[in-house]
Amino acid sequence: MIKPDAVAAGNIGGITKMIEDAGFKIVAMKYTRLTAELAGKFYEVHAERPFYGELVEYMSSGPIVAAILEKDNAVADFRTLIGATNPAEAAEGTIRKIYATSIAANAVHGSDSDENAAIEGNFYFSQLERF
Ligand code: 3AN
Repeated sequence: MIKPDAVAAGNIGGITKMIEDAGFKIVAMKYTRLTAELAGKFYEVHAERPFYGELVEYMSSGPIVAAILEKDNAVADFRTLIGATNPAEAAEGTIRKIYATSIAANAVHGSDSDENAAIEGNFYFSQLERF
């Protein structure tokens, strides 16, 4: 997912190019906006964390781009490509180092397991929307 800060800053193209250059195949992609209710559902696993309210508010503050990506070892390789959650700790050359402005407005989201990738893909896309 390309988050509201990166969409608002005009970085959809730059981020998508980095993703494709790293060998990921885009099999579904959508420009959309989450309501607070849907953002709360998407981030349900974080419901007990102190930043949950801020996260839900932020993720519903503007349009996002959701995508399903395919690659061998996709989850781990994507997390390497995006860098640490806190951009101040993200490695040089990572998406968050280049595009993120804070730990909350950190440009992109990546699934943390194959299981969550399937759940999150189903959250945004029907079978008919995948190629
Ligand atoms: P990641 O997105 O790197 O997997 P998680 O799963 O720990 O990181 O956190 C989910 C999202 O919650 C992050 N992408 C970030 O936007 C937000 N977040 C994490 N930690 C904080 C924090 N301390 N303050 C505000 N937002 C946070």
